[in-house]
Amino acid sequence: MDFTEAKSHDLVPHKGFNLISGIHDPDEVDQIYNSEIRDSDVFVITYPKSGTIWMQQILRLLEAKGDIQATKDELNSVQVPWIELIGNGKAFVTAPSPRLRVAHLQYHFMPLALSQKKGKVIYVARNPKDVLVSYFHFHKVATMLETPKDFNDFFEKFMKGGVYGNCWFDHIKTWYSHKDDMNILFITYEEMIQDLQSVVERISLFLDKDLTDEQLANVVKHSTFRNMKKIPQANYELVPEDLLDHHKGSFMRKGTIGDWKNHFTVAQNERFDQVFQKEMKDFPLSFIWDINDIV
Ligand code: PPS
Repeated sequence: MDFTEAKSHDLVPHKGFNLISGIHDPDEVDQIYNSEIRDSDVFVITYPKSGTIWMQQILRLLEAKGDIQATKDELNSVQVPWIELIGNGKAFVTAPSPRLRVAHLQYHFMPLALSQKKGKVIYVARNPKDVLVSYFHFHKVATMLETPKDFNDFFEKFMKGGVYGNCWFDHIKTWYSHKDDMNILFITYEEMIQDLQSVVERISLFLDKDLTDEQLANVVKHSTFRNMKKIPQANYELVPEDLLDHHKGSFMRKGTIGDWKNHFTVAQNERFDQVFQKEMKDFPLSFIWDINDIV
C-alpha cells in the first residue's frame, strides 16, 4: 500500500519506515533531512514508549530554570513537538530558538546537519520488553493505531517491526552507530528511574545550562512520575478524544521497570531473550529489566 491508497491511520511504509496516514505526510517528513540546524536546536530521539513525554517535561523545566508555573502557559506537546507530525516540519524552519523537538524517526530522515555536529541530540532508550508492554496498552488508547486483538497478537507485530517505529533493534543500533558523528547524549529510561537527579544534571551539562542546585532540584521534583501525572500540560490528558480515548487508559500508565513480567508468557520471554542476545551481542549498553535490580 502507498499513501495514495491509504485510509486515515493506516500504517504505510516509506523509505523503510512505517508512517501513519493522516498523522504523517511523507513529503514533509522527507523535507526534514535538509533543514538548517542552529547550534541551540535540541532533538530528543526515542523509539515510541521510551520516555519521550518525560523528556519533554525535563527540557521545558530546564528552559524555565525549574519554575513550574512558567511551563503551564502551554502544552508540552506544543512547546516540544514531534517534528514528524503533519505541519511541524514546516513550522520548524521559522520557529524561534531554542527549537526543542522530539522524534521517533529513524536516523536517515533526520537533518543531515546533525551529522556535521550542529545542534544536539538526546537518545533515550528503554528496555524493549517494557517498551513492548507500554506500546501494547497505548495501542488500545490511541485511536490512530490499530487495537490489538490480544497481547499475543501485539507481541508478534512488535517482533516483526510491524508498528510505528518499526524494529526496536534497528532503531537503537542505527542511531548508536552514528553516535560519533553527532553531539549526542545516550541515556536510558531505567537510569532515569534509578537516579533522576543525576540524569537531569547530565542533561543540563550537555545542554550547557546554568542552573542552581535549587533550580535543578525543582526540575527533578516536577518531572517525577507522581508529580507529572498531575500536570495536564505534561500528562497528555488534554489530547482530544479523537486521538486518545482516555476511557481506555492513560498515557502515563505505570512508569516503572519490569511490568513485562505481568504480561509475557515463559515462551514469549525465552523467544524474546534469544532474539535480544542475537541482535544485541555486540551492543555496549546494558538494560535493567526489573525494578528490584535497582541499587
Ligand atoms: S510516546 O507515545 O512514544 O511518546 O510515549 P513515551 O512518552 O515515549 O513513553 C510513555 C511511557 O513513559 C512513561 N512515563 C514516565 N515514566 C516515569 N516517570 C515519568 N515522569 C514518566 N512520564 C512518562 C509512561 O508512563 C509510559 O510508560 P508505561 O510503562 O506505559 O507506564
